[in-house]
Amino acid sequence: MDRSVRWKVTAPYSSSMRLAHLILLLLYFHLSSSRSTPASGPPQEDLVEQKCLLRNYTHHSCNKVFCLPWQKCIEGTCICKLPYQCPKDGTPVCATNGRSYPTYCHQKSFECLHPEIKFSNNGTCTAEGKFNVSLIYGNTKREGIVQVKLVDQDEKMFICKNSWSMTEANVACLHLGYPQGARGIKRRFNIPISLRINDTECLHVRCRGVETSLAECTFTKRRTKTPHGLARVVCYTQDADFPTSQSFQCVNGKHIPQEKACDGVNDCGDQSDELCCKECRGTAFHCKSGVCIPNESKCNGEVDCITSEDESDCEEGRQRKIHKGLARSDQGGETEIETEETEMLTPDMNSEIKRIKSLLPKLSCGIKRNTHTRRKRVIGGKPAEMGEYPWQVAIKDSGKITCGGIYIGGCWILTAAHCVRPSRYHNYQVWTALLDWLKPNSELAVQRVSRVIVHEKYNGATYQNDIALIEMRKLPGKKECELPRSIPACVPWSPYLFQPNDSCIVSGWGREKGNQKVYSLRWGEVNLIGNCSQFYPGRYYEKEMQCAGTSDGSIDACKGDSGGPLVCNDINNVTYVWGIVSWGENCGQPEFPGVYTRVANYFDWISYHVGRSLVSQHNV
Ligand code: 4AZ
Repeated sequence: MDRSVRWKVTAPYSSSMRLAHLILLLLYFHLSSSRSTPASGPPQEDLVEQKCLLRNYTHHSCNKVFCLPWQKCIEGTCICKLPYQCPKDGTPVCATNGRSYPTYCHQKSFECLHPEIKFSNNGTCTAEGKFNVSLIYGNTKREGIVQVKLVDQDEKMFICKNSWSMTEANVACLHLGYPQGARGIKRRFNIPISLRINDTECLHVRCRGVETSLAECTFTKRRTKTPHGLARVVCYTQDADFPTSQSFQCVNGKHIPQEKACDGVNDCGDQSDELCCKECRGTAFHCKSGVCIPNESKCNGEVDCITSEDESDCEEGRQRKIHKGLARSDQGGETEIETEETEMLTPDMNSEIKRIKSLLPKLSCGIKRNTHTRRKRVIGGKPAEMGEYPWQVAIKDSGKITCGGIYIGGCWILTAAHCVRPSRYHNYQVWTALLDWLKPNSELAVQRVSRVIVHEKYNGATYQNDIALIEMRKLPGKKECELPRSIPACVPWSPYLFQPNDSCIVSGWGREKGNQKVYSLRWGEVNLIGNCSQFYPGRYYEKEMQCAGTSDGSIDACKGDSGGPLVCNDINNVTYVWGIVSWGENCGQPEFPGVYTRVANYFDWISYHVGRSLVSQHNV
């Protein structure tokens, strides 16, 4: 049986037919309740990454996506912020339940905390007729042609099919009280002949997919008459679901045809079909983090991929073109052609979200003052120049440089647990802006240490959790640490920011080939290595460690580099501390790459100790 036929049912579907269908399917397929591994039938398509699916990522998983501006990221999950954390200024809104809020952010934050409030209908603010959505001409109440009545309009109106996608359909179904959104938008309904003609007036609607009510989407009316149909929808209910071993199971329990996973369209409603993709179908855009986004999200002026590449390499003008149809009419010249044809009928929540996003705090880290980079090669490395590694520090223990460290902001240095002992804190010094310890430069500054925190699960035998924090002492009378010439490296908040084969930089004062002593800071370019268990069977822990090296082993960290940085630059040239030099069998041998502590795995541990605001770049 061809699954595309089975899912694209378009004729009216009676309940007895449905029952017969279900029995047949049950006979033919062994139903697996497991989300990722069907017990029988063909394996899931190669586009989807099975190991990732087990993590049950959704639109609330901040390892994969940005949280909404009224949410923040705690331990990998977006949770609701409190309304008072919203920006104060903005336009007052009246929600469909009749409640009024000072701004849209306040509404969404309140709704996020109390989802049931949306259906309460106990407010008083919509005096001139409420916003309303209904489905007509369907066989059941959960399906039909979509009709809306906008707040300022007397008449119910239809929505044009060419503006209608699963994104809008999911919002419409949520609006109508179907928590898993839409099942499809293709079923045909018997509509009166008078509606079948092409010039039936209809509205255009555009949702972002974050709305819980169609009233939050942007409605426009176009003056041009183009052939169109009317938007239709079947909302999803569990009892009308026909899972097969070939369907994709969303985290919210809904089943979708497998060919709709990784197509850039949020068919699940919780985005779980787009978050574990090795590649994307059709024109969808593949983020390095394994997320598929619609092609229209590329170069639209808003970053969607956590790795930002959807907004890099954009031709000038592309942004305008895509947003034309949605642009506010008061935005003037840019939208000249389209604004002649379109009329905004509802408040523009889209630009309100953009505005709230732009007001979120921004962290300054990982951006060097002089940005010239030289691509040359610790073992096999090259000497560093002043200002090239402004996050690199040296740790001196009783007068000797024993390890490296990484400045991450405030008074905090990240290093390896095997480099330090909490009880010895008074023996340590942090040297910043140091290049050559035989010929100390004038910029060099020496900091004393007030505290050392070693990871509670550090295992000195296996080098698991080889991570520690050093808190530097503030000078008397000062509120902050002052580190001239030092710039913090950013702390990666997601394990998906960098991938195997990405090129990164290791730096330190460690030994050169032949165990030669090194006095000046050196650096070298290495690639991140996946599947490192093959080199270190039984000793490599994927979640906590990261291998890096070169194919010939010519560049590597070595004795003395421990605790120092492995940094990677994102597409905007922002530097992240991806690894901490930890261990390795010998140095410079291709069969034994250097092993680093995978810093992203410790984001919550770090932010717990140093304070969330010091290291959170996004999702705050
Ligand atoms: C060390 O002894 C050491 N080649 C650090 C890194 C590596 C080996 C040894 C990786 O500190």
